Amino acid sequence: TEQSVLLDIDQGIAKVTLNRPDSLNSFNVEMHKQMRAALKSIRNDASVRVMLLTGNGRGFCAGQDLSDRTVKPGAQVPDLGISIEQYYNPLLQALRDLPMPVICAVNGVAAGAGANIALACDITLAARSASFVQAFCKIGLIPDCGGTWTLPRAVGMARAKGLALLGGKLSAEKAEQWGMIWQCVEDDALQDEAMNLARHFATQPTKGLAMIKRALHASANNTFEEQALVERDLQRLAGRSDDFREGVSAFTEKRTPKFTGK
Ligand code: T3D
Repeated sequence: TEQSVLLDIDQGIAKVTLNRPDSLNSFNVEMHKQMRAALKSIRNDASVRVMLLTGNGRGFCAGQDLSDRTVKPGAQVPDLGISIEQYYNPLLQALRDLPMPVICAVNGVAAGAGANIALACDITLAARSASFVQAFCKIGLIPDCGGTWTLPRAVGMARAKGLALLGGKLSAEKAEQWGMIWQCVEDDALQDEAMNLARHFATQPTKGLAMIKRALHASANNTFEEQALVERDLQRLAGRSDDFREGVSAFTEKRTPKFTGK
């Protein structure tokens, strides 16, 4: 079978490359299966301290492969609820739950599910020529992969509605201005910048970073008072990590910390 997802683990960095460039890395079932396997390997490999997601070719990801969605006259309509439940939702959940930072390097257009996968990552960089398209409305669908949750929280309801109901292209630059992504970078600098960030994260207190992720995610459904309790509980755990001890020692001894991620 073709390798629709490439996984390269080296020096604590797990690089995942979507690899169906002829269809702008759109998702079919085989790609979902390979993506799931890659995420599982990453989760089970104690040496991995950061994940970097990007796409091969001129696009990042065009969402669902629509060539698998043509319905011949008389044939049964595919149940998209099953597709979401079996493939897209578990993918998004796995990315969010990964106990390490997930960097996304959006190398080109990110459309449909592809756009919302990019927005679900922890630190999203995009090449200046890349763009984000909530393409769903143009084919009668609704944004999935958490888009109806992520978008209004990231950019506010007015912009979320404009993007989701009109389905226009949003440039990487505007996505940065709107707070949808972390940073827009020059095209030829994207992969280097993303890899530099990954190298940085690979030396950081991974356990602590994972708990920061968890706390920020939890905040979406909490009051201030509830969130204060989440912070208490996670800080208790963070305070027991090797890296906290190392961080304090290094600070006191005025040297660079050597974090193990534990
Ligand atoms: O179904 C379920 O399971 C429910 C879940 C749904 C999740 C979803 O993601 S639904 C949304 C699906 N995606 C889209 O609707 C986006 C469709 N693509 C586009 O609108 C455009 O291709 C882009 C805006 C992304 C890029 O436009 P452009 O002009 O830069 O490129 P292009 O010429 O349209 O595409 C290049 C090739 O990729 C082309 O193939 P060809 O003509 O060279 O043989 C095109 O058909 C192919 N391609 C692009 N997107 C898809 C695709 N092939 C299959 N599926 C695609 N989604």
